[in-house]
Amino acid sequence: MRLLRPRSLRGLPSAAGAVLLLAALALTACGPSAADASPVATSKVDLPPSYKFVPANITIPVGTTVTWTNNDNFTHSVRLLDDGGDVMVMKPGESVTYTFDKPGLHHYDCSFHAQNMKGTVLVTGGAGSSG
Ligand SMILES: [Cu+2]
Repeated sequence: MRLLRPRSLRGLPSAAGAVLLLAALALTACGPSAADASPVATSKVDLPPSYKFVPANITIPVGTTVTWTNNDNFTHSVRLLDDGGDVMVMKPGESVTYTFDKPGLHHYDCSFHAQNMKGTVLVTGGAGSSG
């Protein structure tokens, strides 16, 4: 049997174990996909060429007009699921707008690609102003 240089190996196993443990903890703590749900404060939604609304979840003050712009190569729409189900069709390059007068969470999707294209508009406020 041989001796395996005990001096240079001293302390290494525990150090390596600590590094592995820290790496495992870091991976556990930094889940990449879960923290993406908070709405973005904007009134403009883009439709890039990938069948989606960007950002998909937005927040606006009540009374704000939201503009969706279709930058994809296909016709899409905004179907206002919580606002009467109206469908606003956008050909490539076109925009549609809608003014949200009711506070709350409003869901919409693309009526042509409802499985892939969904979004929400969180409408805030409204208690302070009259009219
Ligand atoms: Cu679509």
